[in-house]
Amino acid sequence: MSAGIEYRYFKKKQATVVLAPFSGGQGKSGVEDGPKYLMRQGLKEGIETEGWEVEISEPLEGCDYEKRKLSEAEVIGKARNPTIVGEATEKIYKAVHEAAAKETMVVTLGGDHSIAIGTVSGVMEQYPDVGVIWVDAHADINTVDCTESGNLHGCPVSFLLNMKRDCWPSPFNWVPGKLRPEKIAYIGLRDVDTEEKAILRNLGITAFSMYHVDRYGINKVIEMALEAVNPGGKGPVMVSYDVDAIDPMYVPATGTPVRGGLTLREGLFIVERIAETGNLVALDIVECNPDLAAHELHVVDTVQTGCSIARCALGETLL
Ligand SMILES: [Mn+2]
Repeated sequence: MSAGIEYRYFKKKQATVVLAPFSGGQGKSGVEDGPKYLMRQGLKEGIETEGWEVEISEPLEGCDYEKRKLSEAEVIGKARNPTIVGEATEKIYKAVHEAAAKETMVVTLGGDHSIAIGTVSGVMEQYPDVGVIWVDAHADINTVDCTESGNLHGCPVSFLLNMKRDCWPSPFNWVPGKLRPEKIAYIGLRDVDTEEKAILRNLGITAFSMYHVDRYGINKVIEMALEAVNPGGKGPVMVSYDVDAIDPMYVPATGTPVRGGLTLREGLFIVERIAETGNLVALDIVECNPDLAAHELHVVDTVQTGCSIARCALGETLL
């Protein structure tokens, strides 16, 4: 039963679930099945239970990016598969923009985290001053010229911030790159590359690692993160949630698991608390990869956690 959180940006409780079954931002197969598993586990019904009218959007329908990833295996500079990442994220960008412009809460299901190039850009067309809370074990802020792996799911934030634009492969020419460093804050970091640490420091980006979660507690960390990107609680907020922020004990089926993460309760509290502010306008849930489970229970744990994140963000409360 819903306690009746008031979402101030939505007169009517209407939501769009954007399916983004895309794996081209990294090498492993399976993450493109994330949306299917989340939907099958009842994600839509869970949101409806919280009183939302739900529409589905499938901007990548008919695009077999998984097949193209395996057959083209393109590399430009250091970036792997830039053409399909650029194309797919542009389609996602348009779908998210359209859904946000209709004044619906946008919930995008990945797919790997490269899709956030599209989601954040799309949300920003409707809410230019949106504050972004990036929940993740990784900073995803490698530039196309400093990425070690070449996997673009480790780079979305650098695109959003318009970093090293002159090095971008042309399929990214559509990216507005209008996010400012003071409008993004991280929670959950614990595996950050050396170059990324320098970028975070140089740009003065607000970043709360697991050290800060231990030091201050998750409640204080969320308050500080929200105050940084949305001072006074006056504006809209979006959450880009990589499920690998939560400890692999709870979320084992993900591409780049890192030990020492958020507990399940800390992970859900983040979205419960942000929902409670009434400022949420969009949510991404990314990096659920059912193929990487050692057994069926791992799939269930991971996918159920993804569904719980969606429900908590859209108003489910414990009492
Ligand atoms: Mn990520």
